[in-house]
Amino acid sequence: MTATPDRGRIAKQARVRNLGFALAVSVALMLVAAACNNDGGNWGDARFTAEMRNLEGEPIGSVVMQQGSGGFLVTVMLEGIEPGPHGIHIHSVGTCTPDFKASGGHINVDNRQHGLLNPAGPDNGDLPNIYAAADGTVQAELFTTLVDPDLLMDDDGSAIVIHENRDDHNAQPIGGSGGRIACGVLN
Ligand SMILES: [Cu+2]
Repeated sequence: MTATPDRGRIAKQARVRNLGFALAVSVALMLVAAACNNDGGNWGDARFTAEMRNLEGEPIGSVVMQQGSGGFLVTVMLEGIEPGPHGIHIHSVGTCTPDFKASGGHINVDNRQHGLLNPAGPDNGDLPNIYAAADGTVQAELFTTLVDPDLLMDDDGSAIVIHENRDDHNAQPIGGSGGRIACGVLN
């Protein structure tokens, strides 16, 4: 005799499969709930944008900082940047006028040295370098755990500054990254 499953058995298998699916869905929902209730700390949905301008005052794109469960995703979209690597940091004062130096030094609440690769660093404003393509555009996503919304939006705010050269992530005070070529206030 061939083993043909009867209708009852097929229906039972279907019920078992549905139960498995339901369990998988509820486990997934619990994981989402756990991620949203990260008691470890600083989960939030803060979002800040800096409209970037060059030394001529022309708009050249934006930097968006979006908070996740463990830090800020930093999305950089620029044009008109000299091709190659450039340091980018979060400076401690939210102004770019009368010139970009008005944005002060890096956010640095614990008085640490500059540099993601510096044993005595990093400061809170440190970020990985960005790289401009041959056509002068930058499309980058960075991530930082070194700041929180209160630091970014303290009494005098903060600003994103892009530098002329590569940040070596070690030398003081700014990793040899040179002059300031673009600036935007975080809002
Ligand atoms: Cu800087």
